[in-house]
Amino acid sequence: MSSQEQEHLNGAGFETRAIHAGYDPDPTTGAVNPPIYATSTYKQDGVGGLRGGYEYSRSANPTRTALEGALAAVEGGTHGFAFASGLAAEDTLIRSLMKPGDHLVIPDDAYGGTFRLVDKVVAVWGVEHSPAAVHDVAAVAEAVRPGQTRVVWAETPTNPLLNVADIAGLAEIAHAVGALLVVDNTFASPYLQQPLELGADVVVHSTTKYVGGHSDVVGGALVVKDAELAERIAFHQNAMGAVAGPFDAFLTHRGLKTLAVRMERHCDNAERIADFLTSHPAVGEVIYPGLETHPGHATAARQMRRFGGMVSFRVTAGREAALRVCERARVFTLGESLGGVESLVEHPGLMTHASVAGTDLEVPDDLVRLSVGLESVEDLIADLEQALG
Ligand code: P1T
Repeated sequence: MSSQEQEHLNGAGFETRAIHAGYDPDPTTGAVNPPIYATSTYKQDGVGGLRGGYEYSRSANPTRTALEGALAAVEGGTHGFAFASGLAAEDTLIRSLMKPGDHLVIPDDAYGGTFRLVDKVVAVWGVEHSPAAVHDVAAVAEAVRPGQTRVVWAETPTNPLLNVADIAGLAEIAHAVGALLVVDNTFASPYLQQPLELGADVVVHSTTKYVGGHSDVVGGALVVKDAELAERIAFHQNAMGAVAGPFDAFLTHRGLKTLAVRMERHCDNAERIADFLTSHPAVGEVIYPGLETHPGHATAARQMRRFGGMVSFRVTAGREAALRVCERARVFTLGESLGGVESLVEHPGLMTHASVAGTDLEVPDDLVRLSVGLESVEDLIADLEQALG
């Protein structure tokens, strides 16, 4: 598992890293997959005599180590950290980087749970925040406070409005005032977008989504490329303790291995569905970064390999009609979350983003969000046709 043993992966392609990074076949059994190390503690050979550095599974567990190595490799980072959920990763990151009195810029259409964490938990702790349209570099330049802003937080594409932020542009603004750029890469996945290469300092994931990919595990991740940052996060990961358990780490790692092929099909299907919706009379605006009409299309084309599996749209007849589409769908399952093999439909205003109702982050009530899965695209289109009819 040491980096020396994995020298053959230097310069390897994305798929090769996703499948092989973090773990070499077990030297005693030849097992090609990391065992689920269901252990909380490790026998020491004399006091402090650790075998392979493991002493207690909050600090490190070999199944988690394998996943963390793979996560670092697919994001082009040097250190990965796996957490119990995306929000656990975010909370640990914020407390690693900030202290009371510091200031954070947050997207004005951030995932509702991220905004709730910042607005209801972190704010009480004394960190100030400003929502800003992070897809507009000039708006972020106005929102930062030199000397006080420690973090510029971006999601791109955003959840659920699919706004696209210019990662390299934001990195410049953040670094000019001594802040770090954090990018939540959940919607793009590491296959479609590599924020560290574009200048971001930290990548955040809800690995619950595309990385895990099968809607069978909740998890989160942080990836960095700087040793000092890694040390601070490692300290807080252990001190706060919101780690991924070994079974969750195993499932997430298993999902990661097929990320590239899954993402290609998610993108194929989403492109077809965006085209179908664009010509449907009951649909108003169709929001998909792959459409040339999307205001972030050029930026997305520059920094993403393809445009992802999420499509949002507004139903012309309003909120009740939008709710009816969600409830009539049959192949699309009505439910929160995204990024799994099965297609999901939801009403962000009443579901995933209910926690931002009444704030600047409120989303339109005629908005429907699709997580386009891997079913036959003809079946998905027929399902939307009947749901909209
Ligand atoms: O659910 P959790 O693993 O804690 O991750 C939180 C999170 C963070 N960032 C983004 C961009 C997210 O979309 C999420 C979780 N989102 C949903 C559950 C959802 O349905 O949008």
